[in-house]
Amino acid sequence: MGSLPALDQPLQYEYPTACRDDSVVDDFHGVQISDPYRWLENPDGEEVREFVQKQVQLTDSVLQTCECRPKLGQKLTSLFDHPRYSTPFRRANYYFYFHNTGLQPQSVLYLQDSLEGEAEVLLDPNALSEDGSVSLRTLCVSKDAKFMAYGLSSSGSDWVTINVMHVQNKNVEPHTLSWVKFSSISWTHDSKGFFYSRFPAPKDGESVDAGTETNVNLHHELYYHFLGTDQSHDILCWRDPDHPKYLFEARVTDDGKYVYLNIEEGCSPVNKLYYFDLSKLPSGLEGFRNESSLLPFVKLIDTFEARYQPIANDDTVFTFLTNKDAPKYKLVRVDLKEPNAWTDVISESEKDVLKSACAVNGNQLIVCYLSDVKCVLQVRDLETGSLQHQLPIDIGTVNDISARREDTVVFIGFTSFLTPGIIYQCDLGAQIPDMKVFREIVIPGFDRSEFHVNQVFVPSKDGTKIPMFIVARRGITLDGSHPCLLFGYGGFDVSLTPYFSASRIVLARHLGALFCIANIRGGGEYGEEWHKAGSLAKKQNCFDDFISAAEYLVTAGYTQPRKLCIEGGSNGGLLVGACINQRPDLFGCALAHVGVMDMLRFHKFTIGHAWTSDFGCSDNEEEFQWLIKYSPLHNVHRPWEQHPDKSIQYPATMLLTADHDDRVVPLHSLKHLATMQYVLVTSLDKSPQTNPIIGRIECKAGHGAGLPTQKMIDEAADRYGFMAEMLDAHWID
Ligand code: X99
Repeated sequence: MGSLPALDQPLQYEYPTACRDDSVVDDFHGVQISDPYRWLENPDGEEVREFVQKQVQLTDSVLQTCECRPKLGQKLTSLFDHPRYSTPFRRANYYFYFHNTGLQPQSVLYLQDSLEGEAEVLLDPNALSEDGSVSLRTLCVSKDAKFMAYGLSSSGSDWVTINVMHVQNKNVEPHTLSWVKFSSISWTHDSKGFFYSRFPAPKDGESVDAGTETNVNLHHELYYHFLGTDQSHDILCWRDPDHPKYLFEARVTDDGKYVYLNIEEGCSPVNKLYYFDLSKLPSGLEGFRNESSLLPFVKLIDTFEARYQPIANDDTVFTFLTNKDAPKYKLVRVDLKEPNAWTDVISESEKDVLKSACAVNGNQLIVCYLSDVKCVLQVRDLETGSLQHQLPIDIGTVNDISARREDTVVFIGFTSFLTPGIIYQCDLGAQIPDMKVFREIVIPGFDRSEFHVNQVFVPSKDGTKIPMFIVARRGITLDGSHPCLLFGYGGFDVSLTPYFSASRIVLARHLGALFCIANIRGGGEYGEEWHKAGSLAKKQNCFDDFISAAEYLVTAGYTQPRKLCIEGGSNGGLLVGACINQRPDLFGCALAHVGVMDMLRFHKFTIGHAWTSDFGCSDNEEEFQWLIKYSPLHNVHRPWEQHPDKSIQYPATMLLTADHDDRVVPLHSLKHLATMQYVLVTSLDKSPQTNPIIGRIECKAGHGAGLPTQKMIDEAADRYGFMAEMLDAHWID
């Protein structure tokens, strides 16, 4: 009694017992599926609070034993403590930009008269809460720069409250707009008001702690708000009661003449596109106030066949970025007067994906291609699409182009694995536009020459070549000894391009770890075909690709399974959950953030229904058959019962979630945590599962956006401290 466990004996963890309700059984197309932790779906339940509390205690006790965690915390704090800037943007005669001195919870919005002029604080989100939990989500400055409408979010929730500020004197209007979500803000050029979208207020309205509720989001509506009036005076511009899942976004064109309405039903890259000619209302939307109808939008695109993203217009002639008959995207043009005559401006490339196009300097375009997951930047002629200049950039990601049609000088934000951030200033009025460094983020103590980045192409199960980036300290030997972190996403047309991560640099520098990104199918790295090849009936390809990437890292001598950690968030949390079910033997550690774990019920909560475009839906029998095969929650099993090697267990696993995550509600992680702990450990007298299975549940945080700096550092120290301990990685000074 009282003696320490022998060193070769694994620690025993005190898992909380969670009540199982075996009476909850659903019938899916004749298949009975039990859901014993349904009670964990109630965010307000007292028993849920207790469950969370006990899990937090367990996690804290495990984290206490993680040797590298305090050092990671210190090192991360010093690496985050450097000034950062966003690309500036111009409105009327002002420049706006965000700046963080280093450890400020939220970045501050500044205003200046000229690029050389003195900057003043326009809006400091840090002053809006004691703890940095209020963040700025979205903003739109009116054309004359007199007003700024901005959306604030609390505790990382997707809910936004819109405020309006007078830029000149920084006075804030007393009227705020509530229940705004998934909305753009777009001023009409008369500066009398703006368009925004919202959901109907929940029944229990003000009493809910916004962001903790799980109710499904339906019946989105488009409104126009008049400056200086109460939200109740806003006019309803569009809704569609026959299509409760539709999401609406309105934007005023650069010339102020039109407002267009973008309609989406899910997350796939397709939309409907309607427009309304604002010049038909000479006194502005005011002239429409007494009409009881919706805005009479004209339907230009009325099928969900392809994506049409407006890039520019000259009166009735519109240019769009589209994937119509072009899975790698192209630029097309149509005259609204002749809506059936479309012409190509930039035709589809054979190999590269046309990711974005931005009209600048009157008659030019800056286009960005993705070429084997690296950005290529070009200046083209807007009229003809012909190439004028290549803009030289390093291997990496253009993360922001701040430019409008009227701007001759544009700002281009760049990042990559070893470049924290460079903002280029490019004068398109020059003979040959050059990329002048406007600002560069410098991190004291970070020396890029210590590291090396490599891109490999790994054959997946079916032979498809999967790109993967490998970042490591220079000159490592391929003896399989290195801790390795493999990151992926694999869905929703989202591309993982090179970006700087201070925390992963710390892992490479002080744990001798490799950091890898696998560009698996389901993403947008090679256009819509790549996305489709990893969604719906083909979702398993994502997991096969990720597993192949992991196997490559072992076979090529970078690492070994017990030194390999996989990490992903959201759809990537699902990826991690599915991969540890399918190949528990291949990984030593798994970090699954805010994952979609219950594939049979995700569509019932908040915006989950929008994801059926990638996942399908269990209401449909065929789709249920896809989902049940990989749903993390429904495929937890005891590997030692099936594997010839009876000592095979699940990797050490940390499931991360947060109480105000209303994108992927926490119940996914909570139910999965209870299930993993039950199946693998607590249901057995003695279990071979000695690797811990824990949950990290953050408070006053959401899906990720708006997370204050300190919470970011604490979370990184916790998860990578856990990883280091589990992989038996040690600190190198
Ligand atoms: C979303 O769910 C995006 C939700 N969303 C909209 C917005 O549908 O944020 C929308 C319409 C108009 C304006 C703003 C929004 N997404 C984005 C998916 C992945 C994504 C997501 O968060 F497509 F990139 N998921 C969580 C998918 C599974 C897990």
